[in-house]
Amino acid sequence: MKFPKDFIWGSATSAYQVEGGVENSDWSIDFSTCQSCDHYNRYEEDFTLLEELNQNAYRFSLEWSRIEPQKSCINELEIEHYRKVLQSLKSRNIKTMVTLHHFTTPYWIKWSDPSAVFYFSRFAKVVFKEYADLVDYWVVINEPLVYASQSYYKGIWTPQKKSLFSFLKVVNNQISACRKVYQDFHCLKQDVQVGIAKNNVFFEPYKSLLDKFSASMARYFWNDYFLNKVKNHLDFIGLNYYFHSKIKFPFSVQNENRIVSDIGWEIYPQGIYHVLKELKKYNLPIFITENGLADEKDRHRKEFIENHLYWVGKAIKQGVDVRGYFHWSLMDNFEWEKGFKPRFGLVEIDYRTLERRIRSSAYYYAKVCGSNQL
Ligand code: IFM
Repeated sequence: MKFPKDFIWGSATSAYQVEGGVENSDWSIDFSTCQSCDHYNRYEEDFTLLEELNQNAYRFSLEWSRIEPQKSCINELEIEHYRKVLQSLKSRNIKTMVTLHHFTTPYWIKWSDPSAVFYFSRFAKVVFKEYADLVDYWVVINEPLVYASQSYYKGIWTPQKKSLFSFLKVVNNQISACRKVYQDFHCLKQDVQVGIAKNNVFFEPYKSLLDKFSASMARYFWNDYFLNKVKNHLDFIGLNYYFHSKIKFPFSVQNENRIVSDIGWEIYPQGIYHVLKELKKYNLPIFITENGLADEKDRHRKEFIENHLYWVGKAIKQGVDVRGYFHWSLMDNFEWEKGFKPRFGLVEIDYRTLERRIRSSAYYYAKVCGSNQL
């Protein structure tokens, strides 16, 4: 199975999950990551791994709390740091996809407050002016609904709110922020690529008509609501696909869980095909901005990649405009409230020595990247 010419192949990370040493974010207080993978200092070594693995694209995020640790104070040293990161990627001919909000914010921001839109879009403009020529694709917000529900509805992530009202305010502010950043970037530069990374699930009905009704409600609210609100302010859609959910009325999940990852997510490759087909209606280019699994022993990762890519290829054959694939993740990292235990990396991290070890599935993926085919 051949992939389109110019298809981009890469992997993804986010600042807080891999950098280490972040001090002024909202997460730093409750879940300090200390050195994490020390990607902040070892990015050159990590980009050499990317090259060795034949990848030609890298998705990562800018840590806003480094760049603007206090309100309206820009840290020029951090601006220079990310410039060097981007230059290093460019000098290696690696395409850059930069996320502006990947779950963490400076501690002085609350997304439930309308001022967040002002501060976030101001930050976005600052970094755009610095890096416009070094960034190929901008992802404004990563998984907006995951963030809003974990942080403001379920109360699991900081600031641990449990309020439907706050959740709705956050979603509303995220929508405004996406639209504003898109408009600002397009005013500043003509040929710019702006998108979001949306976590979509393949919702299937369990059995009955009522289950069918519930699955379509879930699909509407989780997969489509946000995209419908921002679709006129996107140059591409980023899809983060991890799993399917068989929905039983009213909203319980009844998966068979035949093969699961280390954190219990059922591996369901054909779901990516269905979710891609659902996205076709937006008529926008699509990148798979995340897809991966927690698999410490590397028992399932090779097959996982192979099977998901098979279904991506099938969707492409049927006319879905998929332009690239980023595996989550380049390296093991901090998996939010689950800590460092889940291992999502193509590259294993020894957290005591910070040694990097390439997992064998990564060599399989490297073959695909290098040959542009399965
Ligand atoms: O680690 C996360 C990432 O930050 C966002 N998408 C899902 C990944 C795995 O849970």
